[in-house]
Amino acid sequence: MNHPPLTVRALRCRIVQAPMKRPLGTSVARMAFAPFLLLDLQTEEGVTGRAHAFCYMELSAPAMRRVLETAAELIEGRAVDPAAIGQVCRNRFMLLGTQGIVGMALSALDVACWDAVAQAAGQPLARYLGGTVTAVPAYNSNGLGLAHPDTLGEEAEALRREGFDAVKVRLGRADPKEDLRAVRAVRATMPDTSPLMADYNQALSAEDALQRGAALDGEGLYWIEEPLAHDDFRGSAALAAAIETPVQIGENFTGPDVLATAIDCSASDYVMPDLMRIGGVSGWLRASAFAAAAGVPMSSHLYPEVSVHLLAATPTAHWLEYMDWAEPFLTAGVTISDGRAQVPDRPGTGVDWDEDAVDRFALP
Ligand code: SMN
Ligand code: MG
Repeated sequence: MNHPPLTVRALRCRIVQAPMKRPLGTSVARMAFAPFLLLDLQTEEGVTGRAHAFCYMELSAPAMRRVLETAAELIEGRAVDPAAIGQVCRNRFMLLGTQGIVGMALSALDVACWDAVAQAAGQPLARYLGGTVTAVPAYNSNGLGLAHPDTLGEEAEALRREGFDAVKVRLGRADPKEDLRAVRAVRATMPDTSPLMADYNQALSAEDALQRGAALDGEGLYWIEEPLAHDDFRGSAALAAAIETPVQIGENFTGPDVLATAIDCSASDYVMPDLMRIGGVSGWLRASAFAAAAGVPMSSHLYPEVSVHLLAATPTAHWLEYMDWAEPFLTAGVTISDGRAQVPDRPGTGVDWDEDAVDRFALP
């Protein structure tokens, strides 16, 4: 692909950590703060490409910054060409491995490159990728953690009042009856036609998943997400074949080839790659081509601000996961109305920092 000519001048990394409006308890961890790495790719032409990468744990942020400092040495003075820059950086980190923290840092760099070239072309990223400036179905993924089931109905109603039809509840309590109570508490507050997603965060054994999955059939769940270890494609395929509720996986795919393998194994009914694990915009585009060829519905994981553009250019686009975690330090969040997220009609991704907030939430 030919991009408008831009030259990398420098990379600037900052780390912020803002409190979550609704702390989230999952089967893995409880999170009350969201650490992010903020990347500015500055060009000689004056355009700045931006990316924000969720770090999961505070400790990964300085490591990701180190990766990007090393990448900067390789790419300063080069053309802002996401494919070429990705190749150079992956070669440099080949011996260490380009997944995990390295992969997340390089994905952020890829996103910043695409933001820069789309800005230089004067087009929203969605349109630059061949999609349209449209609105995509979104579910409110904030909240509904592993709290007491009695508190969840009210929370679901509050989340839907933010402009959404669909929400996602976390599961994976030790007692499956408590999970069932949680699902019913939320479901009872929603019209039958409103999608309710459920996420186990890899909590179950294969045997447990077959039992719990079958017990949840008939409870009106739109999908069950990551019931098993993220890379147990065989177990996941057996589960997906055995139960009626669709199985969703993908936030832990560490590149488009992993998604292709999962689809090859019929590991799930749906896929939902994460922008920073799949390889940024470049990885997403390759992944979406695989999903399109197989006819598998593809949703996004986190990063609604960027993912809204990608889904608008994805042939089998399904659901946008809406999270508000980055909004404290962005100049604008995603616009939601009638259960849909609007692609912003601004050049690039439209992601920009609220500098006062960045100062306020800065970590060293
Ligand atoms: C999730 C994502 C990121 C951090 C914690 C939990 C969850 C989701 O799996 O899909 O929203
Ligand atoms: Mg998940």
